[in-house]
Amino acid sequence: MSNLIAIDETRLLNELNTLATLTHAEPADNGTAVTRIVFSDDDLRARTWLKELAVAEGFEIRDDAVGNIFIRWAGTEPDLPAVATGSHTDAIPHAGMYDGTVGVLGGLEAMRALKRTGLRPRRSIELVMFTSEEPTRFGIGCLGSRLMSGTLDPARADNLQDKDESPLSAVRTAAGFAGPLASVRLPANHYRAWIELHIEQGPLLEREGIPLGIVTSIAAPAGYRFTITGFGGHAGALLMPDRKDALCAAAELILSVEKHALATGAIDTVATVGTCDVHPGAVNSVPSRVVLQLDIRDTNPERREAVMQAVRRDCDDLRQRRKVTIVEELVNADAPAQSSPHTVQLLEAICAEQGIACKKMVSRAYHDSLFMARIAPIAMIFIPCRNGVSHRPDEYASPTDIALGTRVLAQVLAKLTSE
Ligand code: HGY
Ligand code: MN
Ligand code: MN
Repeated sequence: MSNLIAIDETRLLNELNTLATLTHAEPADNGTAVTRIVFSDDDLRARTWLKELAVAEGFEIRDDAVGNIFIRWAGTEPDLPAVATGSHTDAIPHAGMYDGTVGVLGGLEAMRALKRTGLRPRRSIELVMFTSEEPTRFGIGCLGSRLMSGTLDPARADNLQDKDESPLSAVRTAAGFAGPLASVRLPANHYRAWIELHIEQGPLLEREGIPLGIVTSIAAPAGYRFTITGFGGHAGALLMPDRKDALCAAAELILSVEKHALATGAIDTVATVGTCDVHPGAVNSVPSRVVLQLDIRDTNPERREAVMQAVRRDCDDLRQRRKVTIVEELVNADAPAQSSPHTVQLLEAICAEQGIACKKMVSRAYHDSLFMARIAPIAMIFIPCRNGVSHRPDEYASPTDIALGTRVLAQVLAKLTSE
């Protein structure tokens, strides 16, 4: 690995640690807890801080109407489709400090390292920090890259509401992003190639002692909201035979999701009911309404849909037996993405030249790359994360792995910019 492009590992790690301080997460006793919800004060401070780093390096910066940040190092042939990299810095509540941030700050350091070599890039190299990769605030993930790739209708996006019923249109305008969302859309082939560096968020690389993953495909995520309505009442006076308990019905629905996901027998089918909002939420009141959010993913969208059909059959049974109403609302149902063979081969060649053990693999987590695949040839570089843990304060990637991933990213950017 001696002639891999050198990076400033100390600076990169310091910047990751600085970014991790831009949070209001309660301190954790098992790692660095980070919460950074899109357009929160922490998110806005992170954006300002990132732009300052970019301007200090002499790179051009711009925001689009939903707040995606573009940090560009102009090439000698600036009209050619650029080469791009990046990720996200927003974080779900009480998460870790490496999800997304390694791709943003690693991408910035890769560009700085290339600049330090005296490289004059032929194609511009662009670093993107996406708005709202996490679904936390507006219920759907990858807002910025969906709008960029035309996979989310701008009007629907602007009408998405957070838990305070504030629409995206108002929230983004208050954050200083007021242009028409339709202007976020980028044309197909806007980029020559898109590469995202990210922690694996799974255990395979660490388990197999391999320092670098090359993502060949990204599983297809889908999101649904189920509203179950029963008949509430006094926990003491409402007798059991007279009840239409929405939470008991929800409990059966949650178990139905688990049962049918397991029943496919495919390891790539995963389903999670991650939120359960109970109304009125009082210990001595029979729940009258429950809202569940379902996250279901598979490398095979047909198999994912078959699970949903089985769950729907169970919902029909629940409606009859428990005399509740169940309304299903589709949030998103996305196709999987394939990496570009050319970009995968470039990464494999770099690893072979440098004697780096690597593994081609599926990403079960989704990423903005899932949507960038619609407007550019993509690939992702994975680095190991300890015990495969992510979306938790004890999420951890080692300095060695972060540095190696960043160096390989710099190497592939150097190759792509000259193509
Ligand atoms: O949920 C995901 O796969 C991503 O981390 N937002
Ligand atoms: Mn995440
Ligand atoms: Mn991520």
